[in-house]
This record gives sequence, structure tokens and C-alpha cells, in this order.
Amino acid sequence: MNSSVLNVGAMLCALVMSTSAAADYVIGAPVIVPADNSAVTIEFVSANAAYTGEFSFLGGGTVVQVTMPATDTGEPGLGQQVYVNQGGPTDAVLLQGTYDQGDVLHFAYRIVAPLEAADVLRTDVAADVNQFAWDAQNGLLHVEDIRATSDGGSDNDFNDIIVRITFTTVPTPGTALLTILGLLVTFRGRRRVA
Ligand SMILES: [Ca+2]
Ligand SMILES: [Ca+2]
Repeated sequence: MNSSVLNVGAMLCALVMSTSAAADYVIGAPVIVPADNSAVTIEFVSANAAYTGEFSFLGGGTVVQVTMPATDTGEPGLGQQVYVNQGGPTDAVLLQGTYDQGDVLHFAYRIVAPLEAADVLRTDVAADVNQFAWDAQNGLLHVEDIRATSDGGSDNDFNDIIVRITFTTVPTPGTALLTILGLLVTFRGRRRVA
């Protein structure tokens, strides 16, 4: 097999991989916390939109409702301000609070410019949920900033802002104590053997 055939094979493979990666998100799927005592960080991945929008964290709760609201740090009622899509890459942001397995995290996207496009999209509002698409496998949340209308309307590219959501398990005081006790037992056991 010559190298050009190998190169074509590699290109096809890359194409298939990128195609399947792009199709991994599910429109309207909730962002569900995978484990107890999870801290959550968000990173800006990319934005490709004519409109300017602000992405924020509303808090945790059930699929349909925020029951553990984040404190407003930007626009009143929209929780923890995280990113502006036209702002480009910035540092990862630690979200307020810790969450347990099965909690649903809620987000908002507020279009601020141009003024005629101004809109607020929220994952806890039934009419808005299909503006968000969650790729649980890769931890990527995609936002579509234009609502679909009967004559089309939206371009449905779901890349107007893309953020990566990462869950990290935080040891509770109880588990930390158990770990210390376990180490002490191990240490005593070793001394006795010696
Ligand atoms: Ca776009
Ligand atoms: Ca779009």
C-alpha cells in the first residue's frame, strides 16, 4: 500500500471521527450531574455567531426547575455570569456550589447585541430548551441563539457558543476522615509486622 492511499485513509478516518463528534450532542437534553459531591467548572471552547450573547449559570435543580439558584453576579435573575461569546477564550470558571448525582444544571444565554435580536434563552423554560444541545460524552454544551420559526428562521448550527463542562468529585469531611483512619490502620498494621 503506498503512502497516498494511507493518507487518504487517514483523512477519511479523521473526517468520520469529526462527523461523529459533531453529531454527539442531543438537542434539549438536560445536563445531569454524574456523581455525588461534584464541583463543576466551565471552559470556553468556541463561538461562531453574528450576535453577542452572555452565558450564565442559573443553578441546580430538576429537569424543569431551578431549586438551588446561583447568586447573581451579572444580570439580575440570570445567576452566575460565566462568558460572553464574543469575548473569546478566557480562564475556566468554577461554578457556585456542589451538586449530587442526578441533579440537573441549568444555564441561560442572553443575546445582548444587536438590540433587535435581544432574547433570553433558559434551559429551565420549556419553550427554550431546544436552543441548547448537550454532548454528555465529551462534556460539551452547544447553544443555538436563533429560535426556529415556521418559515425556518434558525440556522441550527448550535455553535453560537460552545462550552466544556467538567465535573470533579470533592471529598466530603466524612470521606476525608475515613481516608485518614484507613491510613492510620494501615500504618499500625505495618508496624506490628515489623
Ligand atoms: Ca453560528
Ligand atoms: Ca446559530
